[in-house]
Order: sequence, then structure tokens, then C-alpha cells
Amino acid sequence: MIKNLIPAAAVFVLIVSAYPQQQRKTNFVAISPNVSINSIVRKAANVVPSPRQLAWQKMEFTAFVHFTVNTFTDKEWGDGTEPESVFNPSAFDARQWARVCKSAGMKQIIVTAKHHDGFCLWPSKYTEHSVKNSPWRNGKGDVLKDVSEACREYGLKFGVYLSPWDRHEPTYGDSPKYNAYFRNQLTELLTNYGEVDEVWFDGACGEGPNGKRQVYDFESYYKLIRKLQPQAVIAIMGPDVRWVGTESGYGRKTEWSVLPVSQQARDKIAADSQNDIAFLPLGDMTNEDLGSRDKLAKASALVWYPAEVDVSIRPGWFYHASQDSKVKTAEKLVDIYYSSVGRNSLLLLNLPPDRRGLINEHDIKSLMGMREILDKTFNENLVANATVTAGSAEKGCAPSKIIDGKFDTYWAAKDGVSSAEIVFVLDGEKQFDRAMLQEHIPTGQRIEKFKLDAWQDGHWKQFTEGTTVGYKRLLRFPAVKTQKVRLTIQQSRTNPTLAEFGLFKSPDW
Ligand code: FUL
Repeated sequence: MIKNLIPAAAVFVLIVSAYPQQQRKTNFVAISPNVSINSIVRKAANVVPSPRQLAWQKMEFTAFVHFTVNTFTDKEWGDGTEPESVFNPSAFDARQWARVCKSAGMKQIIVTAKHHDGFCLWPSKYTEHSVKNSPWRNGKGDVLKDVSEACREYGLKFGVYLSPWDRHEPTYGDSPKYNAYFRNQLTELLTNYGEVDEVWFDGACGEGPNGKRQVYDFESYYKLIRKLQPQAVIAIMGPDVRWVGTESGYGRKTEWSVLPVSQQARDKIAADSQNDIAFLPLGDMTNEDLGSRDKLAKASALVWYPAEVDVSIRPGWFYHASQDSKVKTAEKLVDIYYSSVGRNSLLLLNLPPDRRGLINEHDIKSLMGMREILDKTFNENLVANATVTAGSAEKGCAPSKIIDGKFDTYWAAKDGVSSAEIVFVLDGEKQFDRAMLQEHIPTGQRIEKFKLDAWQDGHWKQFTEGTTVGYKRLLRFPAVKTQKVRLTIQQSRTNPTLAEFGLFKSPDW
């Protein structure tokens, strides 16, 4: 909720993507005044993720780890007066975190290097308020070092949460001084721990001890990140990844990754395009509709800005023993998965370590239960051996590519065709209750409306439908038995593409 306290802000990046055989595509496009809505819609359909955004989206499921003095004081927000001596995990083991995340199918860990209380989990040179003055490992410990090494060992990516709001640091509120302090801390994080793939900024902002409100120089933070870790996405208060708008775990049923930006934004982007960065205010990211045709109609520019769903496995972001009985169940986590990953978003699930410094047994049980259900559901794609036909196909984009198990090869309807029927004849009659669609987003996000029918008793019978697809759309419906399935793309912003399609059967309980 704190993300609403100040106007959201973002920067945008002009990147020419390297997809051969296609027009040069970028993750930003300007719209000239007085162009028709049809032309805007077509432009929207050709905005694509930057390489760093695409790599991020492909992770699908990542971990957030909230850990600091709050873990020991039983709070959600520390006020910055907590003595360093409270931080003393008895059995800290970052490899356990990585092992758990890896076996849950997560692809990255983002750790709270510093939360609002200002306590640093690494021995920062710029403050005394850190692990170096705690009893943990006699002040010689460094959580960031251990976590980054464990991530590398287990083949996970590594990200950092660094709270701009700092309730301990005396320079906070003295804007230029604190901005320099913050950049120094960022530099430590981005130079001492190997590759960093996501930098996560919350928008919380307050007054410093001088009674003045801190003005964050986000633009300078972004420049530093681009310089030191150019592959890293900058999330939430940043240009690459947007907050979905709630912390419930549930994304929108209609989720567009291409959003309109304002005139002011457009001018700023044009002015800054040589620097790879531009700074601009965006509207309210909690709105239900961010990217429909109605929204596009008023756009001065369009940008690829995909959604991230952050949610905690517990009611709080930090560990509280009193919440051990309130850990989300495996079934609830599965529901969240379908409603985030399955709705064109990335799921960032928080697993807060306990006072030992370990992910707690209760959380592990739910997480592994979730993994088991997902594995049992998605282990066999029932259309894998089907025969696929489509009314129209672009050269080199045959319908068979939809079921070749490779995201990078895809079917596309011919240019100028914005609806399509694709028929899958399965190798025998099958029963299924889950469907998966993936658009080839390096070509753009296009599908606006689709439905699925089964051939039963001599005619087509609809069993599910949807709106947007994007990187991934998952659908749940009562079990259907058939040998023939028809996917109808009823509306698309320009010729639709599909990278993958799947039908699955969830396990019986
Ligand atoms: C929020 C913070 O205030 C919470 O404590 C938590 O870190 C969450 C992910 O972002 O805005």
C-alpha cells in the first residue's frame, strides 16, 4: 500500500531488439498527434520487451526474502532505533534458502539488503547500523555475500531490495546528502556481489530528522544501475517492471504489458534517449484497466511495462512465530500461481526466514505441496503429439511450432489477419482441465479475446474463454474429454502469434 503514498515514477529505455527477420522493434514508441486509433493499436502490437525484460519474464516464479532486525523485534516496520545487537540469527544458512527456492522451481532470490529501518545486512562502509556491529558471527558476517554465493551455487539469479526510505540514517531528509549516501550503498551492492539481476525499489518516502521530506533522485540511481549492472531490471519505482497493484497474489484477468504514457513522458524520453534513460511520472498502477484500446486512444507514447505480483506466504512480510499457523496452504499458493503466472505476470513470493535464519518448516511444507501439485499437473502436455492446422500462417511460422515445446519458435497468422482458428487433433481421446497459451512476446502482445471448444457429439462445444494472453495464460475449467480441440482467436491487435499451447490434467485428490 505504501507504493501509493507518493506519485509513482518510472524511466524508460530505448532498446533496439535483436530479432532477425523482423522490423526493428523497441520497448517504447512515440505516437504523433492526430493518428487514428487503428494505427495506435497496431503500434501497440509491435512494442516488445527489452532483452532484460524478456529474460526477467521468462523466470516466471521468484523468491522475496524479508529479513532484518524486524525478524528479532517481531515488527513489520522498524523505526530505526533498534540496536544492532538484536540481529543474531542462531543458525543462518543461505544455502538452505537457495536449496528450498531451487526445489520449489523458483529462479531468483531478492533479499532485503536494507528495509525501512535502515539496518544493512551487509557491512556497509557508510554506516555503523549494520551486521558489522551485531553479535552475529562476531560482526564478521555478510548476509549478501552468503546469499549471492548460494544463488550462484544453486543456479539461481540474485536480486536486491534497497529501501530508499531510511528511518535510521541521519542524512535522510537532507536530499542531496542522502541521495549520495544511497548511491554509495547501491554501488557497494552492485560491485561486491557478482551479477545482480533485479533491483527492487519501494516508493515509501518520509521526513528526515530535520523535518524535511526527502526527495529521491531516482534518475541518478537508475544511471548507476545501468552502468554497473546493465542486465538488471529495475522494479516497481523503476522503468522495467511494474507493481501489479495489490499484494494479494492476484493479477488482473486482462493484463496488458504495453501501457500508454503521458505527453510529458514522451518529451522527456525523446530528450534523454541518447542516455538510455528518461524519467517520468506514471498514473495509478492500481487501476483495473491500464492498457485497453480506450486507454491507448489517449496515448502520446507506448511502453513495454510488465507486471510483477508480490505476495507473502504469511500475513506479514517478516517472520512472526505467531503466524506459523497462518502460512498460506499449498492449494492457496497454487491458486495464486494460476492468478499471477497464469495472468501474464511474474510471481514474487516472499519466504521470510525465522530467528534461526532459516526458511521455516511450515513455509517449506506449503511451498513443496504447491510444487507437487504443479508438477503433477504440468508434467504431460496432452497436445504434444497432436496434428495442428491453422487457417493462415506467415512464412516460417507453421502451426506445428505451437506444440514443439520451444518458446522461441512460433506460429503467426499472415499480416493483416487479426482472427484465427487453430485445430488440434490429439493422438487419441484425452481428458483435461487446464489450458496454457503463450504469445511470442518478442514479436509483441496482441491477442485480445479467444475461446476454446471441444468436438463432442458431432459439434463444437465451448469449454473456456479469455481475453489477454501475453507471456503466459493459464485457464482452469471442469474436465473435458475429447480428441479434437479448436482455439479461436476472436480479436487481436494485429496478426496474432502463439509460441506454445498446452492441455493438462490436474491430479485427482
Ligand atoms: C512495502 C513495504 O513497506 C513492506 O514492508 C514490504 O517490504 C513490501 C514488499 O513493500 O511497501
